[in-house]
Amino acid sequence: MLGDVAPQVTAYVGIGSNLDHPERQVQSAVTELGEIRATEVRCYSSLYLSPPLGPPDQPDYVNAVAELVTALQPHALLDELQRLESAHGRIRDLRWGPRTLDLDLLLYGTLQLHDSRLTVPHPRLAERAFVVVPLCEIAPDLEIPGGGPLELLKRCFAEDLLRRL
Ligand code: A4P
Ligand code: MG
Repeated sequence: MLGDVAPQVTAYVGIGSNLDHPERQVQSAVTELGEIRATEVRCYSSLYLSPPLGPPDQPDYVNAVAELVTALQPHALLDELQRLESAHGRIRDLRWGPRTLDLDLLLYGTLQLHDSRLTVPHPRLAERAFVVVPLCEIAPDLEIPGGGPLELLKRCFAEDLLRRL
């Protein structure tokens, strides 16, 4: 398949898990992200523990962010992320409910896109300490396309919302 390959772009993926050994799920997801065709993991953040956003009767989450360099087009990359979620036994039932693995495409270069399958930057990125704090750890100088400097966003969150593992 060549039609879904583009020039190389830096993309950021949010990783989350709160079921079935979440730390292990996140670590193995990082390895598997690096095995996606035409894609490398350039670096990834520390792992962070955070209380669930959404239904409260679920375990705390382990979150991290990975920086990728990819030649895949955004929808092809989303296909690969969803394939990995399924391989981790992800069952989609309750919105914001517990999950073995959630992979969100946070940013794809400077692209701004909204269609029926994909919104980039991720629409809830700026509201979430468990995304902004790890992203800022690995890319402090980032500008959110259509938004402001990431560093400014980070200042909106109390430090104690997350525990670095
Ligand atoms: N979709 C659109 N844009 C994107 C994108 N940029 N990246 C579509 C990934 N997917 C995107 O996602 C639903 C649909 O969103 C997909 O089919 C895709 O086409 P999903 O992963 O099936 O469902 P979801 O994750 O339950 O819904 P949603 O609204 O994406 O939830 P979020 O925003 O991912 O939040 N609390 C803590 N502490 N830590 C967490 O990681 N995560 C969630 C899930 C809730 N609470 C959490 C955490
Ligand atoms: Mg998701």
